[in-house]
Amino acid sequence: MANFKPYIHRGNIEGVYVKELIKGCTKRRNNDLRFAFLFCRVRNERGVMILCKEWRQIGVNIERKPGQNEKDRQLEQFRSIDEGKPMTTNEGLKLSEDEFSLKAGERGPTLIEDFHFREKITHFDHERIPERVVHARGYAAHGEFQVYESMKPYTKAKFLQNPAVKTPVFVRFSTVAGSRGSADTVRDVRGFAVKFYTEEGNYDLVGNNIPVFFIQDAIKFPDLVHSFKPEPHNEIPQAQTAHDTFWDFVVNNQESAHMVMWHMSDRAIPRSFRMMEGFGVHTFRFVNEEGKACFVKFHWKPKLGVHSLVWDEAQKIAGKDPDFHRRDLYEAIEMGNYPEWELGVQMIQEEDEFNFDFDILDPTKIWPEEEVPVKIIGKMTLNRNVDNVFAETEQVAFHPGNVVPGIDFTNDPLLQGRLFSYTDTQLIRLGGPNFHELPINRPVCPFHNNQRDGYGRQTINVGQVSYHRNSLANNTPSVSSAQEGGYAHYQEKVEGRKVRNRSKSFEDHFSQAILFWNSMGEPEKQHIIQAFSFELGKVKSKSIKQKAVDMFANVSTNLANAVANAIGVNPPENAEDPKLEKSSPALSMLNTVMLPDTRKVGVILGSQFNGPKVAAVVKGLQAAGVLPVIISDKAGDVKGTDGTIFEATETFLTSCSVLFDAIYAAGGQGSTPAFEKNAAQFIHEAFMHYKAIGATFDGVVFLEKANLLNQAGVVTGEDPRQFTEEFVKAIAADRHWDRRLI
Ligand code: HDE
Repeated sequence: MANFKPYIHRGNIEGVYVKELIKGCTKRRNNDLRFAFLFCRVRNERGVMILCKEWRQIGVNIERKPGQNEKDRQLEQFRSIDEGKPMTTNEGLKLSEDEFSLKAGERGPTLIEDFHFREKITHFDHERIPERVVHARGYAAHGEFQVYESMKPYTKAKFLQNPAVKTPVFVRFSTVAGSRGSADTVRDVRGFAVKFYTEEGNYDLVGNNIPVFFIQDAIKFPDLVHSFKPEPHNEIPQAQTAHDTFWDFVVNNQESAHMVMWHMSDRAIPRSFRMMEGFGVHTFRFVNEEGKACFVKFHWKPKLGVHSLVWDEAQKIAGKDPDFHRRDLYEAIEMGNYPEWELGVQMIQEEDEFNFDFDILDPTKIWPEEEVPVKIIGKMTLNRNVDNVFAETEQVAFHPGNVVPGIDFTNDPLLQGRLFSYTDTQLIRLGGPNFHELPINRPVCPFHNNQRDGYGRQTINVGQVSYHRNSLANNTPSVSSAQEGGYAHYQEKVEGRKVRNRSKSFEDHFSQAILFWNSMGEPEKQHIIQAFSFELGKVKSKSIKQKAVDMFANVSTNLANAVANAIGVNPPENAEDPKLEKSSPALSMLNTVMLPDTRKVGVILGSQFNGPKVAAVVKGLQAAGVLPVIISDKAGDVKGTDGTIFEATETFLTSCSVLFDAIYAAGGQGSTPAFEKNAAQFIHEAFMHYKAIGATFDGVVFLEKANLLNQAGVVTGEDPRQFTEEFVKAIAADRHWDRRLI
């Protein structure tokens, strides 16, 4: 975990004397030297711990660092700092007045000659662009990628050759179904789209956090999307699949079975973007210098492990903090806790194409990691938030067809359709064919061709010639051979009749749905049953509910029976449990990496808390990489027995138990009955969500009263060091599923 401290301020910051920077970072505001963004824990001269999270004017000169990488340097030319500058029209005319329109007489009508009014309102009227038809709600950050070892034996892609090369990346995470203003924590697939700005042009790996898809052929995509979007007659529900049309699609398109199992699992309610896996989903090709190809699937593995929310928590967060995931990513990067993922590849040689009990081109199938190991080949770090969400995150245009030499496609019919769709959609969303010129989309290498004109063209192409073949410009721009870096498509032999149907090898829809179910641990299975019961419980059509239960009896009769019972339909008739015993431990989140790093702990603190000891615990938690947040009945200073002061940055009103990974009840001798009631509620909710709960000194009484002592993941103690050690372990363990709920 990085602790980024490019600019550490000691001295006066708006009247607060910063004595000690405990943890965090500061960032200059564009290249205006007078402002810095503080996101840090500092102690002021009175020993008060404060969390700074705002732009502060500072009295020192900060020099803007040169761009961190090629993409950052390129973006620099397009950045504009308006602060401190005179206001002008878009034509550069200085303005003398911006609050009153030009009128004929003080109480008279506005005049049409008021060019400033017209320009300002017209621009405002046109501020919105269409949101993405899917993946509308997203959040992005900049970073870089480095390969661990040369991949030369497999691919000639230049960005995968040299471990010393850092390739700039831009990554956008998204939900799929909801509109741009929907909540972050809905049950949904998450998009995981990465743009690599390589020296050979942009390479886009446009993936998801689930390794398979609902359908096998792109022509069905509009049907799938229409089924899960809000129903057209009443536009209900927003960002949910818990409704009739989605489940009607599922039961009538059984190829969705495997993906629906993932969608009903905890993978669809991630704890954080930083704790999600990413998958390229399709089978691609690597091609090496000698022209030899192999099949490849891409994986992103988060260094923090794969973790999820629980469903009740996810729903509550959607109301308490609809921006939960974007806030988490933004704050982690501002604090210098840069999220990291390792890139992994599974490779299958061409001669082994037909050696599996599934078709390796079928996007509803994984390649089980135990059969085809994931080779870890590099690391991606996200280390910079965007300057402007619209200009960067909204205008970025991904396309699975953006490839570089050494990476090629296969005949996966879902991928083939995507290769058409992504450019097409940008034309309407970004308003014309020149979206590649937008700063965020520009490659960092030069680009030249004979394409010209169109809405919003920015490049001024100099010269007389804009066609190929020509003699006036010596037949340039010229094409390059493969040896010179020109993209040469892999010469796969293709032969066949024109047909509209599905390959027989794509017809098994249940084996891997069963594999997924078999690979789940007991709590994961229970959550899947609950998710089906919730979703189908919201479906009104009894026949769709029944068909769904009958369909998933092909996966597990236990699952089908439990769901039938919960939603009031008949158990599946004569169903026998499928006879497949295979499992893949890599699919269970119970086997993931467990770390305390960047986990947020709500510290419930009342007045007259045990000063030195609570301070020791808070310090210990910070040292372990945990992020404590002080919560009290009112914001501001909370005073301990010995005069130690912590600043409560949250109150019982502004915050909520669901927003934390764990709760630490430190209490205080001066707690009022109202304080105790609120604290009990925080603790109870954390308990019901299987989170670690710690209590010391005056806080232990809350656990005693709630009868929560001696439960899994509940830690108490009087010795700060020992308590912190055990509490950190409980936080790292994430959820304590073996808890007896009361
Ligand atoms: Fe997409 N998808 N998709 N998709 N997709 C879009 O492109 C499409 C599919 C994915 O953050 C759209 O620019 C078709 C699979 C991500 O900007 C659109 C099919 C996977 C994003 C489109 C699929 C994805 C999109 C909408 C069926 C995982 C967000 C806006 C064959 C491998 C990218 C846009 C971002 C976005 C079409 C299926 C991932 C309409 C036709 C499978 C992460 O072009």
